[in-house]
Amino acid sequence: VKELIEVVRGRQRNGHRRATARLISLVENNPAAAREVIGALFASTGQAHIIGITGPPGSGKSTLVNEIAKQFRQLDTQVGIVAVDPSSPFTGGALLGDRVRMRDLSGDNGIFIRSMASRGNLGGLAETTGNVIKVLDAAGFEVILVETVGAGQAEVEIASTAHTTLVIEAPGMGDEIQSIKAGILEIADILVVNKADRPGSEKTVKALKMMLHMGDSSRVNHHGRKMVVLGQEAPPNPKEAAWQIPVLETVALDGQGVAQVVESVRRHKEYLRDSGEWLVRELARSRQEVRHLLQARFIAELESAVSESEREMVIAAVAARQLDPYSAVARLFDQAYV
Ligand SMILES: Nc1nc2c(ncn2[C@@H]2O[C@H](COP(=O)(O)OP(=O)(O)OP(=O)(O)O)[C@@H](O)[C@H]2O)c(=O)[nH]1
Ligand SMILES: [Mg+2]
Repeated sequence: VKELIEVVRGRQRNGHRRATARLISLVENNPAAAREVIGALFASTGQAHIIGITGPPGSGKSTLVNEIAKQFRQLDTQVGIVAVDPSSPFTGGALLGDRVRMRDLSGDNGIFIRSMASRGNLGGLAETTGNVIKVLDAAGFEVILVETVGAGQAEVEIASTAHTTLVIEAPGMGDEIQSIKAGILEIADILVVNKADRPGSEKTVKALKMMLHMGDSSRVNHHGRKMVVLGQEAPPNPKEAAWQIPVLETVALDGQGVAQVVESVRRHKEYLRDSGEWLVRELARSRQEVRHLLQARFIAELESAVSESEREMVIAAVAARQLDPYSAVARLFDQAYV
């Protein structure tokens, strides 16, 4: 592991890719190794601009990610891509499909693509994805694009821990905007209506703009959430001018509008840096991460201290209404820590 980390951090040409791939496999598959790898790499992270791309299934996220990556490559930026696939019970072809769609980029050493299956990774998905991103960051990938389908809590969480979050919509999916239901619009820094070649694109753009205006302009992005500052004309800190969420149209199939998306992404990074929001988000992310690991650690400790049969007995008592859930937790907690 030490050798691999040296190669990855040293960023030499020889073996860099293979070492990166091996470290990623380690953090994905082996919790003990993950701890060692992240412990050794962490000081080298924090350089990358992490960009979340989320939105309803089939809105064109992968196609757009592909195009965005190509544009960054033209600027000679090293790009990492992490695709977190939806765990569909019907098709096993999601991974392959994404690889095929991203084929333009294979063979370019300035790009690294990793698909992650959310299946069998439940609960730990956010943690594992975060670790894969850290490996890519330490390996010198300057922009990391993280595609998630806006479906589950974990996926939304992953997208919201990015520095910049793009929410991708497509027109003609009924009159409703799908992400409203899923609640993923709230995390958007940039809105993209893809498939602008299809009818109804303008209508979708209008609907999105209207929704943005409903929240009014005295709104600042805070911890990835819109914060409405009531009764205040100007933002509290003049340096922290509110970010205006752009609504952009693209045709990812032929690259139309993608340059504007990349431009907005770069402007958003500047905004984050200039306003101090970058640090705010880093802090929010670190808080969330430490909290999650603490929770996992507490539960693991408890489960090793109290046998499964004992835990099941307490749970059965709750089901039989002999014990209320709060008392059950108190009892398990006491057994573990007293
Ligand atoms: N007409 C049109 N089709 C597009 C456009 N962008 C993507 N598509 C097509 O839409 C389909 C879905 O594209 P993907 O990029 O796989 O969408 P996705 O959001 O990544 O899908 P999931 O990862 O399965 O949620 C593919 O058949 C694409 O070729 C576009 O701008 N216009
Ligand atoms: Mg996709």
